[in-house]
Amino acid sequence: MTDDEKAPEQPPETEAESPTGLTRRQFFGTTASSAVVGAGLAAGSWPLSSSPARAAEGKQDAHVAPGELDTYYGFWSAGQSGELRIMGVPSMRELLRIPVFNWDGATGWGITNESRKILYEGLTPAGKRRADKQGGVLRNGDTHHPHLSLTEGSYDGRYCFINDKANSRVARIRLDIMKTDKIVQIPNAQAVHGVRPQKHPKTGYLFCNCEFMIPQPNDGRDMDSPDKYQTVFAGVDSDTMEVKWQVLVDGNLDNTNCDYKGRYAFSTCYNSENAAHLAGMMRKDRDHVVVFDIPRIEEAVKKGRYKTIGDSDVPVVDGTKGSDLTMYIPVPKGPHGINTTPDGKYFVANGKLSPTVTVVEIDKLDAYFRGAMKNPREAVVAEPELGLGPLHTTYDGRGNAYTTLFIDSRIAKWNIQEAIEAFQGGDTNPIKQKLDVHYQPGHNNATLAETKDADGKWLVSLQKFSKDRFLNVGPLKPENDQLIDISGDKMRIVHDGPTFSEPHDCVMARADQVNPRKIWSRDDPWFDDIKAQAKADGISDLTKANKVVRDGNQVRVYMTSSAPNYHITELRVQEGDEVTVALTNVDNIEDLTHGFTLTNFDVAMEISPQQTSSVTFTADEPGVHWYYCQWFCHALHMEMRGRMIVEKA
Ligand code: CUK
Ligand code: CUA
Repeated sequence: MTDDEKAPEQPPETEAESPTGLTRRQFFGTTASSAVVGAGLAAGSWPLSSSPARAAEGKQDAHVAPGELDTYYGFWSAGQSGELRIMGVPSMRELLRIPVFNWDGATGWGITNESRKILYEGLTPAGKRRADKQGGVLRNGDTHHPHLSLTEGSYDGRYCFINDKANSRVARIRLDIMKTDKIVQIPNAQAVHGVRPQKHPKTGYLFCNCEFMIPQPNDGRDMDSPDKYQTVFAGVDSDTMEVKWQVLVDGNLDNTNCDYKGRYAFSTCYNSENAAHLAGMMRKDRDHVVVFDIPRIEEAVKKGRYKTIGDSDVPVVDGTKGSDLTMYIPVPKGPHGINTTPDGKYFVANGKLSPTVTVVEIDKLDAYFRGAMKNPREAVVAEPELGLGPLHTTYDGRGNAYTTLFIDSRIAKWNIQEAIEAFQGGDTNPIKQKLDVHYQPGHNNATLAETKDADGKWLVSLQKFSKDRFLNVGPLKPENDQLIDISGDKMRIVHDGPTFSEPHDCVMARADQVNPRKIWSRDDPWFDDIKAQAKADGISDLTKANKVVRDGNQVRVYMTSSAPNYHITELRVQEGDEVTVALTNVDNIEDLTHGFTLTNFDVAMEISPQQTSSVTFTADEPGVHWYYCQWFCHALHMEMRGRMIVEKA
């Protein structure tokens, strides 16, 4: 039987005309409200939501009228752009971009002293050497996996974490101010891919998968012996963003997840062959999931059962096959995503090169670690065949799972309990529906599905290809993020959203779970460094200071601004001075952001209400240099500027 035969009958999902005489795209485009959707369906013979014989589609209204607010915050990675994006759901409106591993001219990320410290201080010695060669920063990042901090399995609104595959880093974003505040580069690693915050009792650890295997240490040894390459699983303390320990494993590490009890983390491996080339990585029919026993790893570190590698002092324990710290569960072939069910009972590893997903019962893992289970496959409770290229699975909190099928360009909805029954020999077909998506989905995620509060309202499917779905913008096309109503028995696509390269993954939290400040607090630790410097210069309150301090050839300018004025408009320095400008926005009106751009100096920064930002540069060109406010803040915004006069040495 083909997968199509197994799937229940579906409504037409191609661009063909529907009985209403509209193409599907036009149809959804003209039926923004649920009332019209109902009427439109009733007008034709398209499989009807009102037909008693058929499962009903959800009827949620995705339209968020002008002036109305979304009900969910979405946190979208931005792939090769290196940033994090905040979206409103269900409107799919992009609300904010948060620079993380990238350089950003709007906010001055990579330019201000505050951001440069964050971008630099967590680098490994090798990372610092590279940054030093190029002005103190690494310039690009590749974000894949944004995840929010949790307390007892629910979002707690503190942090978002995100990986950088390109330069092997992970970052923490403070959700109260929506700024990146810590970045750490993982030693002994290349390509940090899967990351996942501990769910219980609270985050806790941030678990990090280092994807590529390398010689350990990577100092010139073993270069031509890929069979000796190894990689590590890392536990990062999310409070300090320090790497606490690493676990050496067999095979590579792709995606990771954890349980709701604080004991296990688990990661997929697609290269159990230790191959350095594609054909070799595909050789075996089974790769594995490796399960990490976190308390035992901590115990091993405590007891000194570890080594260190190269110039890193991070304790590294041995979790290769035969270790009592890990368990290797064989799963078919090249597994990719790994997703814990919201009830905490199972995780699902997605087959990618196998049409199956593997369901593992988490409570059964205890038996293995107790020594009561010999064959790790005994923890597998289902392995349904869903279609071609299963990559990631998400959940509705009602017992159903939704798996992206990359090659089929579909999402399969299936019932977990029925899949378990079928695995035990029952004749139930767990597949409830397959829905065409456009095209080639990677991750999907449903609202709150990574928490125990999964509410089964909306599903976002992130497509890698948009092809013909939008106006052609040339060879580089947007991705296509589709919003799907999963509140009914049947999935229904309600929105196509183009996105710039390349959101791999997103998570959604209820609006009330995220509570950012409206303006900065002057007590924010963000200002600690500049406050300390100001204090040394005799300034106790930056909101009152307009003062120039000379210290040898260092000049520190403390300045305030309020619309539409800088309170220093003429700044005299000598050629060759190292100038630091610390600018405080004393406006305390919501949304009244100013900025500081020094023309022809490649200097720009944001100062939002009650924020201080600082930047340091060399006044190396004599002459008149205008600085201006680059955020339109007032009717006299164009006039909000001043002169830096650099006198010839
Ligand atoms: S990976 Cu991109 S589609 Cu980096 Cu999460 Cu699966
Ligand atoms: Cu201040 Cu524009």
